[in-house]
Amino acid sequence: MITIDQGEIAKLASLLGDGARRIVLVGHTNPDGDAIGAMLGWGEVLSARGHAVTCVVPNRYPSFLDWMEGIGQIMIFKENPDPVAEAIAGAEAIFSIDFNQVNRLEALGEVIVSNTSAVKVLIDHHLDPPITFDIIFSSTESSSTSYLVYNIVSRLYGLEVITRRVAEALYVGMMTDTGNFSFGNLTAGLFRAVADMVDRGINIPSINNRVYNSYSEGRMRLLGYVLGTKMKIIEPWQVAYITLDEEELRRFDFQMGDTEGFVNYPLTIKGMQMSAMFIENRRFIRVSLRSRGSVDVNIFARRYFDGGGHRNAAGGKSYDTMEQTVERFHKAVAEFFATDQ
Ligand SMILES: [Mn+2]
Repeated sequence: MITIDQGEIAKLASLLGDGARRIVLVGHTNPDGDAIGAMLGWGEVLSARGHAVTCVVPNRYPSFLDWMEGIGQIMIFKENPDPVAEAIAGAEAIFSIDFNQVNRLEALGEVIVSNTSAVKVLIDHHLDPPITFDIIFSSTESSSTSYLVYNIVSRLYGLEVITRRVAEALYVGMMTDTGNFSFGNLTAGLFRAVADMVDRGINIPSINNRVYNSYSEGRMRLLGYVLGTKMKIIEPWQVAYITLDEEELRRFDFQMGDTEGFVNYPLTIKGMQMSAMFIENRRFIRVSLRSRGSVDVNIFARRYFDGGGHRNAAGGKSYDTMEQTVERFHKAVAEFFATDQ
């Protein structure tokens, strides 16, 4: 089990204790398996207890999650802003799921900040939570927000409320945020939680198949192009990077989520310490960073790319051109590895 503040559990219990509440669960921009899994799992537990739950995300989730039960009920702000704003305005409690900075919500953030009446609750596992929440569950020792939700639910109501559907949602989060249980804080407690999910009736091979074997042909060819042609290595530091501009994405019929995980491939080269991916969109270049062992890309992202995350997985942004961004990256790598490593 992970450490959870009993005082926060008590506050949550009293928030949810007396009668049905109107609750909104919010996930971050480019919602991943953990954000969606934690929202659907926690949302299902709350609904079963009579609360009126609405799940909202800033933009669409990747299609490899389409099969998840209840996912069709998630409201997408970018596609349907008015009902989302309405739900937020009417909420008595708003939960931030799998992120702790409002800037992770882009335009949806303004809608939430302007609503001041709701109780704000944080459930997240990223570093440095701000104190602008009324109730805080923030655990960097938790490998996923979904695993944190499992811990909260078992403290609050016991494992009996975890139905197969809840277990399946939480398992998807635990699985995807750890690269199918291959990195992150892989504790005995996490695997005990997985065992509990199996007890609740989940089918692991079937979930694996639905999540990992669902790529389009375009995504596979884009991956081939990226690894064959676009991957560069900065030799002295064993740092790999990949750039993709909008024209290249169009050429491979890019669908939202297609580049998910690409940044991890260079790290499978023996000795590679860090991997970066730069993807251009209309407004900026999205920077994804991954590393091995003690190389801390959370620090790197904060220092050079206005971002952050975890020690071995972080992200940021650049408003420069791709050429300038790559040049800046080279300088940053040389400085970072010369001083910190
Ligand atoms: Mn997460």
